[in-house]
Order: sequence, then structure tokens, then C-alpha cells
Amino acid sequence: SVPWFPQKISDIDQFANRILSYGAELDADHPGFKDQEYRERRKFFADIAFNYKHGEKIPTIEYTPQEVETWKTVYTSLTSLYPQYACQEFNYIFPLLQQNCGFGPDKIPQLQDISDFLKDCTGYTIRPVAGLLSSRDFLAGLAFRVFHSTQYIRHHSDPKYTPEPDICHELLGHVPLFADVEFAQFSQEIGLASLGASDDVIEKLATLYWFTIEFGLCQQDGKVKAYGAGLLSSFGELQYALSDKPVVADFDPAVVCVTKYPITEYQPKYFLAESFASAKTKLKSWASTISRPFQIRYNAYTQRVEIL
Ligand code: H2B
Ligand code: FE
Repeated sequence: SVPWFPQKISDIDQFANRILSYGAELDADHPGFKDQEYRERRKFFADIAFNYKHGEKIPTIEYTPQEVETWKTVYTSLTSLYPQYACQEFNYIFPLLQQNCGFGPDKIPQLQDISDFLKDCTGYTIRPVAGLLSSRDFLAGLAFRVFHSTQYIRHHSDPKYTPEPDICHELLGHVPLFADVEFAQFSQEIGLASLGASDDVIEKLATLYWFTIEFGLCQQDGKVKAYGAGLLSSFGELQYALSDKPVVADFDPAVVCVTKYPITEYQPKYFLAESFASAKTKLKSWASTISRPFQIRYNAYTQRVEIL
């Protein structure tokens, strides 16, 4: 039987209380574990996400000076690497985020401003999320051009490290490319392929997501550049990925989708796309080989998936 999946964008409201690790219940090895104030702050953010409903404005956050200081440390170090290491689409969009969404070292941008900007560019919108979603739920969001974003920031004791996505990872890593038309389509294709898919296919799609949207490399003017958010939000791995240390292979969905990967250390292997357009074409043709007892078409006017 076919697993349940959202058929209209407001169905995504049902994911909010299905998170795998709740932001306020921090693990013992988390840098903020023993910091009671940090834990309370995390609960504040988790409650926003739990109560959020499709169509509402995302609440504006007054970040504390300590939080802004952490942001500034991360922002300053990463932005110094982007001209050399990030793909050209990313570097084209980044100044637009500075102009339109308040990106800069001295304040943490607000999710609603970014959501409005992305909506203008590609139709992507942002929803606040309290913690990790299952792959199935997270990917289903992408089918509707919805990106689930955390709103809290990592613990101040270690600005270069976070064991989980935080606002630095989302805004510096993910957000810029969701404003790119080809990348937005590519991401949505992964999402659409996931709707009603078997667990086995979900795992393959999550692996494809990992090696592209999180850790993808692309070819530009004879050079290798980064487009994956896990790289663009990691000072250390961004430089490592573009050094001669890791293995780099061509992006082939059939190979990528069954490749094992570590999650707590630098990747030993990356996959190189020729362009987002070519990655999308390859992904679509791979996805068309997956059998599903129905076909799906996204209707952007109604923000519904139509079952054919
Ligand atoms: N949940 C949240 N909240 N953010 C993510 O970036 C995320 C997720 N990534 N769930 C997903 C899983 C990803 O690792 C793939 C699709 O499994
Ligand atoms: Fe991510």
C-alpha cells in the first residue's frame, strides 16, 4: 500500500509534531547540554515551530547579543571563502540577500524576510521547524517548494561546530541556492519523486539529497566549486572538499543513490555535477525508472499535487 503523503501545501502542517529529535531535549554530547539558559531558549524556538500553521507569518525573533556574536563569527569566516570556493549561482545571489534580506555580520536575518524573497525568485517558501524531520517528511516539503528551516543558533561555546542544522547552516548553506531557478527545480524533483514512495526509495532519495543539496560539487569554467549547503556552511570542509584529498566522481544518480556516507566526519567522496540543469535532467530520468502505482503532477496554481 502507498504511504500517506501531503497532497496540498497546508497538509504539511501535520509534520510539525513529528520531529525526530526535539530541539529542547538536547543530547548529552551537545555543546549546549549543560546550559540551562540555552535549553530554555531552544524550547522557545521549538514552540514557535510546533504552533506554526501554513500561511502565517513566521514570528520575528529578537536575537540576543550573544547569539548575534556567534552569527558574526560564522558569517565572517564563511563569507571570506565564498568568492573562491562557492559556485557562481551562489555568488550571484548572495549580494541580493544582503540587499533584500538583511544578510550581514551584525544581525541575524529573519526567516519571514527570506521566505518573501525566495517566493519572489522561485516560489520557495520557508517554514520554521523544531528539529529533525524524517527524510520522508522533509523531502515531501520540497515537493511543494517548502524548505523547513531551524530558527535557533548553535551554542556560543563552539561557533565552528554544530551537531544539527541551525540557522547558520540554513541561511548561509541552503537559502542562497533556493533562489536559483534551476536549483529550485532540481530540489523539487527530489521532493516529487519522494511522495508515496517506498522506504527503500526514500532512502535512495535521501542519499541523493545528501550528495547534492548538502555536499554537491559542480564544474564551472574548468574549476570545481561547491554548491552543497553542508560545505557552504562549514569553514573546514569547504576547503577540504576542494583540495586534492577527497575522491571526486561524476554525478550519476544510479551510483549516487546507493553510496554509503559518514555523517559525523568529512566526506571521503563527493559527486560533481556539470550544471544544475544537467543534474536535474539526470535525476528526472533516473526517477522515471522508479515504479509507483500512480503518476504525479504538481499544480503550482493550486499548490496541490495531482494524481494521474
Ligand atoms: N530535517 C530538518 N529539520 N532539516 C534538515 O535539513 C533535514 C531534516 N534533512 N530531515 C533531511 C532529514 C535530510 O538529511 C534527508 C532528506 O534525510
Ligand atoms: Fe542541510
